[in-house]
Amino acid sequence: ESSRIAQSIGIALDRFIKNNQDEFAYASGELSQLLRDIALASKVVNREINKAGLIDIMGGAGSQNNTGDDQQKLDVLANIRFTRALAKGGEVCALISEEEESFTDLNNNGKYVIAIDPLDGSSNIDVNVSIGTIFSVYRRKSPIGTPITEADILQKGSEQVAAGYILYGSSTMLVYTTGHGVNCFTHEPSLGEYFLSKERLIMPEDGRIYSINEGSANSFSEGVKKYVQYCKDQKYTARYIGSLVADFHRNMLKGGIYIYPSTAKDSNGKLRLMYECNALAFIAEQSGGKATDGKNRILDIEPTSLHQRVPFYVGSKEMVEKAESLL
Ligand code: AHM
Ligand code: MG
Repeated sequence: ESSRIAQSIGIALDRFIKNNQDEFAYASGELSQLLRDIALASKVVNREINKAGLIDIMGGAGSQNNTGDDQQKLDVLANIRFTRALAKGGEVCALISEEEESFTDLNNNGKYVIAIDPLDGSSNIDVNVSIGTIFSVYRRKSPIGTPITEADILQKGSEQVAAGYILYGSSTMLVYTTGHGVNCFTHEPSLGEYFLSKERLIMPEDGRIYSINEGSANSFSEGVKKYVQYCKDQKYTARYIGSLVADFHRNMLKGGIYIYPSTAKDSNGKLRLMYECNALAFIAEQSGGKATDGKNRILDIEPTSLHQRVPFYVGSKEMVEKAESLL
């Protein structure tokens, strides 16, 4: 039965990676192994997310499970799962995570640096709404076997060798790029495997969906206010889940723009350059879309600290350009 399902579904992630080995930079097999490690950890996290609704019944964070261990919150748990998978794999020398103040030193012989938001939109967990994992992969700059340097850690988005996200939604999807277009995989739960669902995805050049938290409209700049008004005049559709991966993914498929601008509260917006914006900017560009801070290409921004924030305009090319023209 499982092989019958597998046949009718098509190419599994592992096979797809093998078939496209030449698209993984340096072709040493390590980068493709790294992607498999991420996929495996995401399946474990996916299983835990699916059980999250039962926590009210079985005991939540702060309470103890039946072996006496403290139950951990899902974002902390996801951080542990991804860190462990990447540490075991051995390909990663340093890990930057939303969940950690400083970077984590892993294998000094690893060639890659990873930036990850293990579980983004975690406030949505309690209300059964989609959440995501976002990751960026960089090649280290310093020689293998030497201690990690700042130049390894603070790399521009344009230096990513791969990036992707996992969307834990009505179905779970893994979307990634290695700089050769964007590929989407959907998780088949009974087989526990990701299958190719869209190859070389193209984002519509223009769209009619805008996604912005308008609750903060009073503190938007005049330019952002003008653009939001423009969207209304055009009778665009407003959609805002409040979960970056889910909002981005919908807009990439249907055509739309996601904006997290500067506000009175957050002068650089809320989103983080290193493990939220860069990965999505890479995927946006690889599918024909655009990502800027309102002026500059996200991927060209020189990072100065691990957790730095940046205003984020991402989505269909023409929509991002229209927004920029009004800023
Ligand atoms: P988080 O990293 O604390 O989960 O915050 C990031 C999330 C994004 O997923 C989402 O797009 C944004 O915060 C929503 O913020 P707001 O509630 O201010 O609109
Ligand atoms: Mg986040």
